[in-house]
Amino acid sequence: MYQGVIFDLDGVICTTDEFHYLAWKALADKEGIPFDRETNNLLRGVSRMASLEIILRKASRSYTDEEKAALAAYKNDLYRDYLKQITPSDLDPDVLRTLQTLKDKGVRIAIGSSSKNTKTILRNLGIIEQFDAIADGNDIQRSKPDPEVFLVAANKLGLEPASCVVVEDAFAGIEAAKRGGFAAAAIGDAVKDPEADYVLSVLSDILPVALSA
Ligand code: B16
Ligand code: MG
Repeated sequence: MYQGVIFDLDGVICTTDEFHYLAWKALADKEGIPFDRETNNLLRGVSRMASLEIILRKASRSYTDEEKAALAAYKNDLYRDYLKQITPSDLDPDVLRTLQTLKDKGVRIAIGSSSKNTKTILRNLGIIEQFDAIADGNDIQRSKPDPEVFLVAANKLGLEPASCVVVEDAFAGIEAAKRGGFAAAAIGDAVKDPEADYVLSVLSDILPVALSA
């Protein structure tokens, strides 16, 4: 049994990964930069500015630091507009059941997300009080694939990495978990990652992993 489960947010607890895609796509279209789902998958778990740098690789001109800051703010404004529509009814019942079962069994649960919008999302979903710890983009200097956000989460839980399993939808997140000494469970896009220790079809597949390991 694992003593703690650390969940990524976008693409694991909720589908805000689609809102990230739509906001980046709008920015790319405005700038005339090619952008597709494949490029979007490279942005999973990666910080806002690092994501912008990846998108700008396909731009036909270079951008100043000031222009980059303005583009990142433009994308975040679009993204935050999407977040306003989130309500507790957007929470997948399988996610809620998973969180509640882990808590009932005494497993501590945390969020480990690169997003600086984490608390807004958790508040809108009505589940911010469910977590024993939240580590997000405001707590860290280095985003995934650096393990910092998961190490901060484990520290807040008072647990060692080896006693926790991380659930991730991003290759960068699986790498971060492994580099930090955590077990890694993949869902969504990350199921193709051979580095993952466990592969989940739905979030509740983490229950037998967490409760019987
Ligand atoms: P923000 P996660 C990550 O969240 C997203 O996957 C990634 O696409 C985004 O760029 C990053 O958060 C930063 O988000 O712009 O809201 O600070 O997957 O680590 O929960
Ligand atoms: Mg994610």
